Amino acid sequence: MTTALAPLAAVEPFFVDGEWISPGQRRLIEVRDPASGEVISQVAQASADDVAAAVAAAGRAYADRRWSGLAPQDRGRVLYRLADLIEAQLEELAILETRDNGKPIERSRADTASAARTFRHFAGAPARLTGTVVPIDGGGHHVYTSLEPVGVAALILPWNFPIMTGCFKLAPALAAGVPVVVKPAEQTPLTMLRVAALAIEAGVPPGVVNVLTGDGEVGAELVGHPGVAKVSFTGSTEVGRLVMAGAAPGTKRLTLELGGKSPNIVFADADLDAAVVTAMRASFGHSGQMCTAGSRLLVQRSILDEMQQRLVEATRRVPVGNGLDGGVTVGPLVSEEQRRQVLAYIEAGVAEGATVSVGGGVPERPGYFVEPTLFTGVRNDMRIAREEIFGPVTGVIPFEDEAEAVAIANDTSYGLAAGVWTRDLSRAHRLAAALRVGTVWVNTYNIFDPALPFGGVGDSGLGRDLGDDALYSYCERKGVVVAL
Ligand code: TXE
Repeated sequence: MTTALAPLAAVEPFFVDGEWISPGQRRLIEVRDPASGEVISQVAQASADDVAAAVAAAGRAYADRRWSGLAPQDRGRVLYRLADLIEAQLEELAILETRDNGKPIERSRADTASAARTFRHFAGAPARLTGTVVPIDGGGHHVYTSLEPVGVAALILPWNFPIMTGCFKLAPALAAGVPVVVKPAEQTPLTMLRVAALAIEAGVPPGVVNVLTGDGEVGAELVGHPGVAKVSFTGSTEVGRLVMAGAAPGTKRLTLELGGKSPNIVFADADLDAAVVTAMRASFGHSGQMCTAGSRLLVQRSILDEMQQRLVEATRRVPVGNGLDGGVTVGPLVSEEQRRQVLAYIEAGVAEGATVSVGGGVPERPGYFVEPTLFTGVRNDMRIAREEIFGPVTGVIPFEDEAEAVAIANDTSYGLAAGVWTRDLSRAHRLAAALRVGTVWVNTYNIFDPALPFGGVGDSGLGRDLGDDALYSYCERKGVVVAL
């Protein structure tokens, strides 16, 4: 059905208006394998002229409706084909993702499968972008609404889930008929370049999907470009605020998926076996480099000793290694810089009086590893409980009762997600209502689906990826009033 993925070039070109652009004289950025530190490729730092060219190409595609003007079923057919192409390349894409990012290969396979499923979910969406008839005055006017593509969208991506977050944004944008300029993170640009090639192969017209490589300067240039109508950004809260400010002069539409400090709350009546196994995944999966990491582990005081003992044993058993080896939970962090930051947080936790019960150091091996680290004796006012660490570090915070659990959980500037472990159905629903977050998982954690909107409140962001909320965020609703 498709040719194999192109082998990795010494310098990867970027993609504008259906053309692969060689870096030429542009500054190069090294792309490293975090498991070894080895340089596996390089990409160009796109210039302001490149940003202008990509936005202009997407703008022409928007104006001549070469994509949005297709019949909904034809747009859907292309998105189904893109889902199939990604699935046909799943193993190669997953290996590339792990080499680029370091994450365990099973995680990369799951992320890539999720990317494909997201296109399949949104392939049915074009036909659902319907309007309404609005009765206003008993028949003097015919009034209706319609949904139109928002204009050119800039999709700015993080390094922790490169292909998955990329497709979480690209699929609803394409379903809504919106041309895009994608800017992957400078650490992990490789898989979205492959997705752009597959989009063309699937039948997305040239100019509709453009991918620029480079660092935050390219992102900032895109946010400020007058030809961009909407920005969808996933990354740090700090940069999210800069994006908001940069988008303000152009009154641009915004979706921001930012950081988190999610509570995972275990009550005494919970299935503790399941709670412990899942707490390991929630805390240490992808080395804790997840915006939804359950890095505040709230445990009811009546089971504190037992839970801490179980958590210590389980943390000691968390498998650490090269993501490509399989069976690994904690691979390397994405970069030396990220490891430096995580180790600084571990020092801060100790300085503030928390106890390192497991880990806290660096395993003896090449690559950017940090040991799975369990803190006990954590108070919610410590920095390790307030700031996003983005590493394999979690802290146990005790609570007395339901009211205190909610108070501690909500005592944060973030509000992305929360876990609740209890066998009491009423309590589960009371907590689900009381927690100020975008997603609550009850007796599970980190379940995502293309149909389920995902995003946060407070410092965790604005708007939603996935679901119909994401679809409509790439549309403008127009009202039409006809005097009869
Ligand atoms: O993110 P940045 P970084 C958190 C996590 C991590 C911290 C820093 O705590 O340790 O952020 O990571 C682009 N205008 N998360 O520095 O800088 C940048 O090139 C426009 C949580 O990597 O926010 C990249 O493509 N764009 C998060 C993207 O923004 C700019 C996932 C994200 O980079 C820009 C990632 C600017 N001024 C990090 N500056 C999550 N929600 O999961 C940078 N960029």
